Amino acid sequence: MTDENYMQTALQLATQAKGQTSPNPAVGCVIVKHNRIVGLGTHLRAGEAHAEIHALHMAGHDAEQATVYVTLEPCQHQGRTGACVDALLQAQVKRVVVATLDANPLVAGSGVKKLRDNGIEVIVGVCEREAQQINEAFFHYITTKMPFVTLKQAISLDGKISANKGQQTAITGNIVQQDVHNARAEHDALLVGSQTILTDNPLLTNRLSANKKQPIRIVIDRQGLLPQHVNVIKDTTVPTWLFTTKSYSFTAHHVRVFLANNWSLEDVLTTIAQAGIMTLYVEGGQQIATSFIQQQLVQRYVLYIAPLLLGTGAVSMAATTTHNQLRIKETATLGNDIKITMEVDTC
Ligand code: AOF
Ligand code: ZN
Repeated sequence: MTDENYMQTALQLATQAKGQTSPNPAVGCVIVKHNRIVGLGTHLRAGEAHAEIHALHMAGHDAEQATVYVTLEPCQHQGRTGACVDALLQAQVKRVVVATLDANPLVAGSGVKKLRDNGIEVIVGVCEREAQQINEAFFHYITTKMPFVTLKQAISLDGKISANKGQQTAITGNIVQQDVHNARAEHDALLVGSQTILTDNPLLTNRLSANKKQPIRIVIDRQGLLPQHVNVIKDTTVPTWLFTTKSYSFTAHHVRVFLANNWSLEDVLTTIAQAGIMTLYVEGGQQIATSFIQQQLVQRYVLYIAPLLLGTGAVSMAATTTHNQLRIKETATLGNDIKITMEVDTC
């Protein structure tokens, strides 16, 4: 077995915890001695033990003189949990193979340095690209202090989201709906504007995914227009965060009101990032999509395209004046529809 083989196992462990560790990264670790795996670990949840700690625990005395494969640079800072570098030194491991450095300014190379300073052989960059992909959202979040934003739209072939303004139009099929609920489960929060609530009155919960995780529902309602009887207020099972400049006449235990004199989109994103939202799924209509795109706040686009033409009277997905170059990451056919995942070209 090569270093790449063992790192692939560690990457699989990390991948399986993706979406459940926010605002922490997903990390996997494998400890190998004499060509035998003696320990495995995954970071499962923010606030709980890091991947290396689980793996060291499993390895026990076998960790001595062993090689540690870890998908992210071990931390040397004292966060909510202890420093992994110290635990590795104490266990007297021989060699540490790291897939990628940690972009967290509190770590950023200092974990590797401390290991090397203490005589440990460290290799960095094995399966680096895959490791960076797994923690793409975390890296964005920890360096920009903003959530990683995915903008989702279901559009007709001519790029329209509804036949008429203020009216909901069925565009894509059931398989897309299932896929959207899976995506909701994988995000920390989803966001719409008050217009979407007033026209569609959606519940904005995940009801179709096998993954039962529910994202927080965020509504930008600057004018305080939401009435108490809409679904996101009536349904108390999931938190709803309202960003507004006017106070409401109602209160509810699941509703958190963020009141300010003005809410720019950037302020909203900064505020929710501070509250621990690392991944945001934007499901808004034309207005919200336009603002996010125009202000270059989108990292990933997911478009579901239906074989349907709605014509010139219909509402476009966005009305921007900017020119944005995107890169296709993935395409898939979902029933009669096509899914295209794109990312902003940073090159
Ligand atoms: C690792 N292994 O498995 C993870 C790491 O608050 P704490 O103590 O959990 O620290 C969180 C930070 O630690 C996080 O921002 C990231 O830089 C690093 N995560 N590091 O060595 C792990 N999850
Ligand atoms: Zn750690």
